[in-house]
Amino acid sequence: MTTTTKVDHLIIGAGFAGLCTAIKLDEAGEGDFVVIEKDTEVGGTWHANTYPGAACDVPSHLYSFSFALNPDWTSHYSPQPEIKAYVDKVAAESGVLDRVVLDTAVQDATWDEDQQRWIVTTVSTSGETTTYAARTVVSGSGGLSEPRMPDIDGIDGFRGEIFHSARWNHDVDLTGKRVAVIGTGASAIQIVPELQKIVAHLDVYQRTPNWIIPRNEHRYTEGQKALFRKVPLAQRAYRAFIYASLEARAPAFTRFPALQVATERMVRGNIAKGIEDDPELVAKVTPDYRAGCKRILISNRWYPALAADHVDLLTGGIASITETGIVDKEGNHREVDAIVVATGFYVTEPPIAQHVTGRDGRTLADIWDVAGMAAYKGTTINGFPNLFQLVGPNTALGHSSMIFIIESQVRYVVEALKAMRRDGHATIEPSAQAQASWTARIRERMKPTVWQTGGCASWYLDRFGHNTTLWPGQTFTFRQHLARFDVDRYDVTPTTEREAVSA
Ligand code: N01
Repeated sequence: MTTTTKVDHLIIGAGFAGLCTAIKLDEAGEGDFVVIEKDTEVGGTWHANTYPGAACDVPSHLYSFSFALNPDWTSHYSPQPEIKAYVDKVAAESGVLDRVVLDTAVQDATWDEDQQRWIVTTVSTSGETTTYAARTVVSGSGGLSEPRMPDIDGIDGFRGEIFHSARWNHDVDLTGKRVAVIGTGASAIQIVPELQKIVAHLDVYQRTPNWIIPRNEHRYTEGQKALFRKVPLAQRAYRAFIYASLEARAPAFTRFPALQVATERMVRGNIAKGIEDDPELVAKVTPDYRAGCKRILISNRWYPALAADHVDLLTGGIASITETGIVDKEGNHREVDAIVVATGFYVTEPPIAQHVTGRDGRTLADIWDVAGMAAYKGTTINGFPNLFQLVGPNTALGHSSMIFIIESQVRYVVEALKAMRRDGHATIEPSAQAQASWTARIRERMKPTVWQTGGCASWYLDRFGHNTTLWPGQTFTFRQHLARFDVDRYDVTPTTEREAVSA
């Protein structure tokens, strides 16, 4: 017989978003929750992405929780192991780990109208199935969690080693090997300079060049760390300074894309510094679209790595993959021992959407397939009562820290739960009209942005050409929008006496 465990809240994912939710719910007295994490450890993207060179391109003093500042960051941009250690420490000290279920994936979450609960089925890696009945579900499943393998003819027949950047195979030693990297995005530009140091030969397959600015890397001195430790206000001020300087860049993305000319000039300088006497390579790496249209990347090592004698940047496109190598569109076959696939993630069609079924029996994917991803304030969805989607539609950033957005959303969730308890709402769900007018507003606001006008194809845009990924404004306006729970924009149902007793 299957037993069902009743919980108030079920949180999907134990990355930054899921852990933040767990910690803040606990603080708010909403401690009856379970966190379901498919991986073996907490950390989300910072547990999964262990490729060589993995690091954050947002300064660490901002890319961290406001309620758990870390005076000991070693560098301006921390490497993955340090961020993972930070998440582990925050999780361990928070007291929520007793409610985290690891190695377990959410298989299905279906709204049950009679019970007014989400019935969530999970399955562990050992095959054990568990069912929960939860009043609310908070999904922190991550926008960049499901690797997207490219649909290249023959890819499954390659006989050498092949793996995605987010599933790095550390059992494979690439030293002295002939390696190909497919993709030149944020992950690839960190991987290539590391591989270039150890491989015999590297083929880098570029479909579109990126604008890559210099990385203002520096390590914090012991004195600076001691200051941050002893004078927390100094660290707060430093964090605020980083926040403000990143925020100052937002208008060049959202309102005045012509301002990106300054970035383009900086990148041309970065290219000239990294690649000497090779005009053909310079031409290949110089984008022909406006900077910012795709995510602006940061590296001091990408251009020099490409300029190395044993590295080839191939831009002719991939026709197919054979058992032993890659064939380009001109028919040239280049043999390799291993292929690293750095082709990104499912962003505008998140796989979790296929597993969440709402009030009328349709999944989120069914609904989003028709007109693209949409949610009220990027967080709640008509037809899906008591569901909160963190890092939902139009919440991602091209210029600042996602942790700021996550904390804004989690505050909204907490406010919503408080309102539900206080005012006796069993369910809350944004009205269709509230969601439609929010989405229309976002679309309008998106029109002048560099993401729509910059002349590139990017994963920010869905198949309808809408940018359903990014927040088209300053981050503080996002926070203002979510500062209070606006119940007047919601359809609510009251808690009946029977429900209150059975809870
Ligand atoms: O993925 P991407 P990523 N054949 O989608 C190419 C975050 N992140 O893993 O540009 C050949 O950016 C594709 O080409 P094109 C960050 O938000 C953060 O690198 O589409 N090539 C592109 O070059 C980032 O934006 C950090 O023409 C194919 C590349 O693959 C996000 O993760 C570090 C192809 C994919 O680039 C994703 O980054 C790393 C095909 N069939 C990542 N399909 C930080 O530092 C795709 N490509 C915080």
